[in-house]
Amino acid sequence: CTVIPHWLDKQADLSPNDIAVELKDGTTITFSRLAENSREKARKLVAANVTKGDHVAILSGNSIEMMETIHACSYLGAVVVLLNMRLTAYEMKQQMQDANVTLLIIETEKKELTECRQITFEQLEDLEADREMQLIEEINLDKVFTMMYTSGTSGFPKAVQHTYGNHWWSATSSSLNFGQHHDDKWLVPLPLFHVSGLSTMLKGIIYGMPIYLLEKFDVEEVHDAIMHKQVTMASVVTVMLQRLVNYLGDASYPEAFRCMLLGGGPAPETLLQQTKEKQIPVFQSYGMTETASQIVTLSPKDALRKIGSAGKPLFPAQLTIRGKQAGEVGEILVKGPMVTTGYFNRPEANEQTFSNGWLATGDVGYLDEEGFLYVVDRRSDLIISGGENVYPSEIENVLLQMEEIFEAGVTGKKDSEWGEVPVAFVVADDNLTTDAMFSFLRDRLAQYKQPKEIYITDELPRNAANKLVRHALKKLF
Ligand code: S0N
Ligand code: AMP
Ligand code: MG
Ligand code: MG
Ligand code: MG
Repeated sequence: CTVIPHWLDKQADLSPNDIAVELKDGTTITFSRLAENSREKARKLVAANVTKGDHVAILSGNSIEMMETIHACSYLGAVVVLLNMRLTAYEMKQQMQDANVTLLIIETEKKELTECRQITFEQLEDLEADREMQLIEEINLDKVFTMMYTSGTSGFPKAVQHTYGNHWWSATSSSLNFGQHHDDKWLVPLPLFHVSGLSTMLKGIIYGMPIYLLEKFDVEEVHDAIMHKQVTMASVVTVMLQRLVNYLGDASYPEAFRCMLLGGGPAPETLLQQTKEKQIPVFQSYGMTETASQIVTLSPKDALRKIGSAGKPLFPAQLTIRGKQAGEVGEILVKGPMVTTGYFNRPEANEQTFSNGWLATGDVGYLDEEGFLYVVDRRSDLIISGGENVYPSEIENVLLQMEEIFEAGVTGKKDSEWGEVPVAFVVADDNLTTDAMFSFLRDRLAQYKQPKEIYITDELPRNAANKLVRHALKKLF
């Protein structure tokens, strides 16, 4: 195993008075302060009975407190389970149970979640810090630091485990591509509960670079940060970039703004053309929760020549198309030290997904003669709505929990705002109304997973083996 000094302590030593985080109201915190506060929170977590190896869930919007709490867990060797704020209480409970969570740390108390021991940030502050506790000083790169859920073909979300090493290599591989400029400041409008936001926060700590952290995405605030707050880099998903482009109008971003990292899903060519016209330095990327953020990135220098490509695998990641030559379409396999070591408690899924260190992404694409990746189709009917993943089988399973629903099929429909949204087809009892179905789903599925339309039909398209053919549903719109 490889051991390194705790990265936050290390940075606090190297750059004690440098700014680690800046907020829109002008609040800043230095690396030494961030480390101190995180260590203090770790000592308070001891009083909340958190010990090494515990699984601690965190449910919060982006904040310095959330960052400190995440690191507090690392000083105790506890694993952080990050919960998506958009989920229903029902979905959160399922995830916390599945992840063996023993404590939930939360921004504001949530009555619907009382099954799990809960503590708010404020209550944590009121606890007596344990001065005896020996906090962790060295990070073992093989140990799991964070877990976050990503849905799967089976219809139930799986927790992707990220080791410290996965995060370390994700940060360093990105740096080997972008380089580091002394004046870099990276804007984070993405949630810290997704690896998109989390990985950027960790880059800040590992590089000694300030991040400009937004509580949540807001087009005006992002625009303002790029125009007036000396932000040089920003990470966004497609829907955010589209809103920004519309907002920008005829203006242009300052010269110093050098990277708009676009990830989390496909981008329409018309949007990429618009960003070219406006000279926005978009770096398209391909990545997934399992790869701890981007694993393939396209530089602006190649952007026009390779429009539609996600770029080349970062150093030292590897990518291949299973059993195919250049130009041939097949399944994308990736390998590298930033790739997850596996899903938590899912031996079967791990068996299916990993082989000789290669992760089978389920995504479909090809490499051109120069080794540039083109993603042509997504894994297993995955729908991406505004950068959030929606798995048809997960929605179908919930619909089928209604006794009056006999069959259910879900597919994605193009949507001008979100890219794609889920739409459902059901075979149901005559007495069941779609209103009743929508209200059944309301408590069980996050808003973004709820079908925007539900159609009642006599039968669903099936193949000879009686298996649902989801893409054939698209013809039924
Ligand atoms: C796009 C966001 C910000 C939209 O949210 P917004 O506008 O703030 O909405 P709200 O005001 O909260 O709600 C208004 C209504 O809209 C519904 N809604 C919200 N989001 C969605 C959605 N995604 N799809 C459909 N509907 C949505 C609300 O429910 C509400 O409805 P009503 O009014 O009916 O109540 C937000 O969705 C967002 O933050 N999306 C991005 C999430 C994200 O980070 N995804 C990336 C995940 N992938 C990864 O982490 C791996 C790739 C990666 O690492 C990466 C990704 C991007 C960039 C860089 C990287 C990297 O490699 O570093
Ligand atoms: P998530 O784990 O939520 O980040 O989802 C990752 C999935 O988003 C990948 O498995 C792909 O299906 C999709 N995706 C990511 N980047 C791209 C891209 N550049 N083009 C098309 N799909 C993408
Ligand atoms: Mg909003
Ligand atoms: Mg996604
Ligand atoms: Mg049923």
